[in-house]
Amino acid sequence: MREAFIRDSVGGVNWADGSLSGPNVRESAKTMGQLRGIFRSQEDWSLIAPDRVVYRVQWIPPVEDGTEGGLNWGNTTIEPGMVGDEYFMTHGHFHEKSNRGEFYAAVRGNGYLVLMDHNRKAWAEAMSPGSVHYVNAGLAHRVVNSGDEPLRFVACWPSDAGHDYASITEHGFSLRVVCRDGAPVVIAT
Ligand code: PAN
Ligand code: ZN
Repeated sequence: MREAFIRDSVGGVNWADGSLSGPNVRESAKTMGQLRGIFRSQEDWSLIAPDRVVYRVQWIPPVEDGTEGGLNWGNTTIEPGMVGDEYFMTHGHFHEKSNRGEFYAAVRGNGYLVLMDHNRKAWAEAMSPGSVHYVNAGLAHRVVNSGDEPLRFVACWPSDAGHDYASITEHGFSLRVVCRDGAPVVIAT
């Protein structure tokens, strides 16, 4: 006879705020010091304490990192803040495997998902609670918090996507979101 059984879920999500719980949840934080070279004004960046947390990530990796066909579920929370006239944002990356896409969906706060292809063509999608965003395979992606409260989004990405941060550190994005007269505007850089 075949075995039949019930097992525990991989974790819990609080739909009110997107947070994750359970023994499989991993957490990391990115500080201002770790975002050297990401903001356009090095001088304004150096005025902020290097241990200031800019964003935190929670995720559940149900399978080992790098597993083909596997998926991760997670969320990112970006604090509100500015580096000069530029809003707090994620580092941003290409997936190492250029045929791996990703879903983002905003839970709270307001901001922009910045996308850029390998020819440096870039555009932005407004994020607000409930907005769902598809990151096409091959696009670099970064989220900017242009509001005055934490911005949180949930994400689902392939376990074998891999993260190429180096090309962003080196070349940046060709589009930035900055504050002009108290409102966010996108500029080409
Ligand atoms: C997200 C990001 C997360 C943090 O889970 O990893 O928002 O941004 P950075 O990785 O650019 O620091 C994702 O896109 N995973 O693939
Ligand atoms: Zn990604």
